[in-house]
Amino acid sequence: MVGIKYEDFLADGYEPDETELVCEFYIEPAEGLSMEDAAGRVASESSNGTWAELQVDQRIKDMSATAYDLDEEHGTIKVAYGPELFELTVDGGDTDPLNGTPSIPQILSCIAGNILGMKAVDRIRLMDCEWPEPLVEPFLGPQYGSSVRNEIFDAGDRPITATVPKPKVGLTTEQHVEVGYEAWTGGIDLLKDDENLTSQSFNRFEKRVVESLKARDRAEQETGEKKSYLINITADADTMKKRAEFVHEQGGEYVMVDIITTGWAALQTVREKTEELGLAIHAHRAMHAGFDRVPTHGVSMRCIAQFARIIGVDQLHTGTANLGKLENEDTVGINEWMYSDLYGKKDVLPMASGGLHPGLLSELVDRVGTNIGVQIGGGVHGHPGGTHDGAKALRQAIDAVVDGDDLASAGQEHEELGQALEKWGSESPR
Ligand code: CAP
Ligand code: MG
Repeated sequence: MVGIKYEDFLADGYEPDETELVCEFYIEPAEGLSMEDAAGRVASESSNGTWAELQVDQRIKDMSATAYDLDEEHGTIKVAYGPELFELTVDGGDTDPLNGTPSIPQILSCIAGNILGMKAVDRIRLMDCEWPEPLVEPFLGPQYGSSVRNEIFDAGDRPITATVPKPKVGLTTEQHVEVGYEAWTGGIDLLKDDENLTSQSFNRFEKRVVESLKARDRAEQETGEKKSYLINITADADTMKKRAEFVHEQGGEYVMVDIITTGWAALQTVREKTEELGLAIHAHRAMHAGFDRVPTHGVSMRCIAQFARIIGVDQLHTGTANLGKLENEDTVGINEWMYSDLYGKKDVLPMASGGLHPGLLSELVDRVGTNIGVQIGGGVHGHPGGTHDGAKALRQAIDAVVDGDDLASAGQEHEELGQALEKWGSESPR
């Protein structure tokens, strides 16, 4: 038997191997504790130690996480977690039928669990993760990723466009469908439910799906363009599975899931179902700011995007690079990670949204490029000419930016864009 205590979880100069999950944390040690004291406690509490010294088998001690690369100046540490700490099927191991794939919930119960509330740190934030292949490979990952732009749409090198009816909740099904038809025939690719619209009394889910997809079919005939609908199935996991099946039966191509409020386990369940049905997942991140807004505490949006991609969303809101109405964390860096190679898993299409209008699109594309989706609600439905003209203005702005034309001259050529620019200029709303 050997003893394990906090100091045993530290090894400066440690070099993790390719099977280990490496997490970078920002920490502020509590009064009277050094970076070493705090780092040892973080690695201990997030793997297999506790405050009291324990006598354990060497096998258990070998499983302990290791804190290293302590950077006092920047307040960061790294912690390496070996594969034994996670629910991986060991080669030739047991065949327990309930031994599933590794789950994001269980991984987070290690790396973003008790440690976020430890008294040993005044602040702690999970900043970034370096994922080992054995921990990523068992997950499905995205079914389409950014290829939706050309597999579902024929968008060429332009961003795909979406709009969400506003007011975000309150429209009857008939009013919602009418807004969708006006937006689709105005040139927008995707209608989107708002994050808190699911199946309220005035706009029930099933009727909205049936009537909206009928309107979509009419809009496709009228425009000759592919149109689709991000239908919010957010609910408990069983209901989401049934809603996804209904969307598929009705000929939809997407489901939308509020991934933070539904939770990672429910998202994994929905992802299994969408694999069976061939549906793309649009991930809304409402409530993410509860984890990532404070730069010194919680879980970064970068890590939230990593969990979402590993499970397998196809589109994910990642902000407007601070152009819109909401605080954003490193939209550009997060988008780059979402496009990066991850052991052959598909990428994820970033969705820029939140306080956008046509006058901001040139600057948006300068900041984040065109391999994105652009979602605009108020900036379409608040157009002086209403939804249809707002949709036309959005598409006119997108086409101008992709063609390298400046928006002002495009606004002279296209009346609807000109009206949007006259109303909102190129200012960011708050
Ligand atoms: C945007 C939106 C989206 C936010 C989400 C809203 O509407 O529908 O939910 O963009 O934020 O409800 O605010 P507007 P993020 O276009 O009218 O602003 O994309 O940062 O996750
Ligand atoms: Mg919304």
